Amino acid sequence: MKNVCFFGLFFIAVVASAQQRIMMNQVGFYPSSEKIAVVTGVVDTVDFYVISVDHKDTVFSGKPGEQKQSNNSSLVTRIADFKERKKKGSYVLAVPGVGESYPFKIDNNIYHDVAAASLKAFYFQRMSMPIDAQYAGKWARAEGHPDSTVMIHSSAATAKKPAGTILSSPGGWYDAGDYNKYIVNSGITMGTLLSAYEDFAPYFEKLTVNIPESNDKVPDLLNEIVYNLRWMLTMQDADDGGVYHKCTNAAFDKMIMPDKAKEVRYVVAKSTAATLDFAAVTAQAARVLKMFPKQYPGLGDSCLKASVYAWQWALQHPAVVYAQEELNKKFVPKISTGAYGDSHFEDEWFWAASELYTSTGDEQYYQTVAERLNDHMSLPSWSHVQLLGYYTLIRHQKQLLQHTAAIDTMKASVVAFADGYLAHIDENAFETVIGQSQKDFIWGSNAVAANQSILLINAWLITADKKYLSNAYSNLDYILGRNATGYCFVTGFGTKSTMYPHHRLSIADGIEEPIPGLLAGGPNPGRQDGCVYAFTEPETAYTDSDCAYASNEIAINWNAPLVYLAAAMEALQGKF
Ligand code: G3I
Ligand code: 9MR
Repeated sequence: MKNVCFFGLFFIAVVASAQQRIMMNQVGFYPSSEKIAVVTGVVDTVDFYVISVDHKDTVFSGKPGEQKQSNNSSLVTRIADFKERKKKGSYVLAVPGVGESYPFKIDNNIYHDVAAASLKAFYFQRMSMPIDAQYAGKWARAEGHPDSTVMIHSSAATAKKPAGTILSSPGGWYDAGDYNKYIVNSGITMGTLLSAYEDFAPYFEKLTVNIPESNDKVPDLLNEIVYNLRWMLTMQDADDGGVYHKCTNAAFDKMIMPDKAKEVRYVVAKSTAATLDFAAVTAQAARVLKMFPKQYPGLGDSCLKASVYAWQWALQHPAVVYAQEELNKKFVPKISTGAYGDSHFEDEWFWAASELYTSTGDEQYYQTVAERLNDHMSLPSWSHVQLLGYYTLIRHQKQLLQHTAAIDTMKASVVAFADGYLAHIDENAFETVIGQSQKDFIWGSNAVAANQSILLINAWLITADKKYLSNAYSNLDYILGRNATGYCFVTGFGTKSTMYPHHRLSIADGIEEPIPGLLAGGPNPGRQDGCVYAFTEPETAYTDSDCAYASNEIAINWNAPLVYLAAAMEALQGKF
């Protein structure tokens, strides 16, 4: 279909004045993939059009689906499905009487830049080293937080290391918009990134993102992982194997650049969750790094030793909760930074045991796996890590010959759990996997979306049924704009994109654009930050303001599943 260019001119006029009502992925689509835009509000029009971005050609027309009432807000929607447009190019989607979408592309490798930027974002989060212009461009900055003189907090004091003892705990990534580092949250982050490597190694072997180590013949994903791993290793007390919960200020820093932040740093109380998460990460890292003996001589072995030592501490201290309020009643100074307090350890036991069993083949760890197999399955988050253990055991089933039948059962459980996420997509007004339940919209809801996709990708790895991939893809669409807010939640991508995340590095640097590749937390009707939100319903409760840390912070445990998801889609393009 050609030559309907008057439509284009008409729509431009409309879009300039009206609020954007067409919610869709603002980056683009693969030629063969699903292609859906969601038109919000009442639509009387009979047809929608896909038009070349120069408005010269109308290349596709279709009819929007039936109107749906959203279960997560007062929005009504109609779906514009243009999957059949497969030809590469740059387009807009137009709906007469409604307006025109932001531009998007259809092309191969369409998420390469998202995958690369979301990984590179970890480099920008590095502490204890300057971030140089040759890697960081205009976001270059001075070193922050050397963490070479960190104090033992009174909650972590022992006879050998009394309060005030000085340790060195340099390196690692800033957790989020704040400048602290937390073992529990590093746990799931590292587990997710290491799993991305294990599941898609050939893809990551080719992905370079211009970091200082890019020429060292190690994939940049692993270079980045090792930067944080070396910090994690400093958090284990060599006297007993226990792991400090976090390395932190007593209170959050102001919105300042990191080289200006000079508060005293502490390592705070050891905890069972931190120690088991550490055991899991170091066991997984051990088997991955052993594949690079020349580049990392001895590091894999050291990791495994550290893992076993941590496991042994946990056996002796099976239920040490990090309860910040309680600790603050007993110890000084009071600590008010992120708590990551988790009081249920069944899943941490399962995950650590799974990683240790996979890396050592030692049956004592499998016993813990077997004892915890029937525990409740839930989507990975910093406080729910059991599924990471399932993923690992399933991934390595061929080497774990003693337990083939049990792992077959685990596979069936993971697939059944994934199927639960496919059951009500049609009832969701955005037809994405996320949003079938209002409970999806919590602090860090965009990571809920990404972790749902990772579950579905694992179901695909098990079954090779491509329905899991196309549905996993729907949540990447969601993150990139097919959502009730109309935002593309990855900084530096899309037209209407997160600009003011609660991220000290991006806010305090005086540069208009935020550091690219960061995933904002996403809609969270809890709005625990108390800021002003123009929209407050579950799927719309997002505000692009740095005040709004409950919906607009960034965090390493949210970026990691984005790396996994974008990379998996790139690695598997053409298969769905
Ligand atoms: O577990 C309940 C769930 O049962 C309930 O349905 C749901 C309803 O809102 O709440 C759930 O608890 C929430 C919990 O996260 C688990 O998702 C809490 O309300 C919520 O307050 C809590 O938020 C955490 C937040 O810290 C406050 O502690 C976020 O998960 C966590 O990502 C965030 O992490 C912060 C660090 O503390 C500091 N650094 C930045 C980082 C990111 O914001
Ligand atoms: O900046 C902090 C952010 O990283 C945390 O996620 C959030 C919740 O713990 O707290 C932020 O810090 C705020 C503090 O809790 C209250 N005073 C305002 C701080 C933000 O500037």
